[in-house]
Amino acid sequence: MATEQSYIMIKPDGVQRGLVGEVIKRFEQRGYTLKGLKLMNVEKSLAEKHYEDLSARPFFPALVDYICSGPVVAMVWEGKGVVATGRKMIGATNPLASEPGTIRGDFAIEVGRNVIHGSDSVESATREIGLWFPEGVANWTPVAKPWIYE
Ligand code: FUP
Repeated sequence: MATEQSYIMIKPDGVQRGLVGEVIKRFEQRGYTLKGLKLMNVEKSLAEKHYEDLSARPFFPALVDYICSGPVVAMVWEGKGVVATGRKMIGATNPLASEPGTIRGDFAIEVGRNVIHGSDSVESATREIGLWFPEGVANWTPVAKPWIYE
């Protein structure tokens, strides 16, 4: 699998509950590389654009309000298989169905307060990174790379 990037976002509940360090720790410890990071309040138009595929769903207005209810931590993580592995680390959309050991399975109960977002495909990641990081991300290679990849 080629090196790829994923858009990972700690939602307002994750920030308010002090889970920022815990989430970053898990991605760092796995061996992924942090390429972009910012704490930001979200404009309604950005939340609507991010979730545009869900705009016809009944929960869409509440979802947009939730994402805009406090600051989020927007991140770009890079590494082999980070999109699919990131989704596994995050767990199922509904936290009650998330396995223990996943982020949602360890820290959430309700689908409308599920702590974190992760891109669901490489194509979605490209779109989401463009949306959340129009300024671009950091260009760097960690010195640990030869100790993570053969
Ligand atoms: P995910 O990719 O796991 O974030 O899941 P989806 O893209 O299907 O849903 C995006 C967000 O919509 C979820 F994180 C939470 C919210 N949602 C609800 O609030 N209710 C639902 O029934 C489904 C999703």
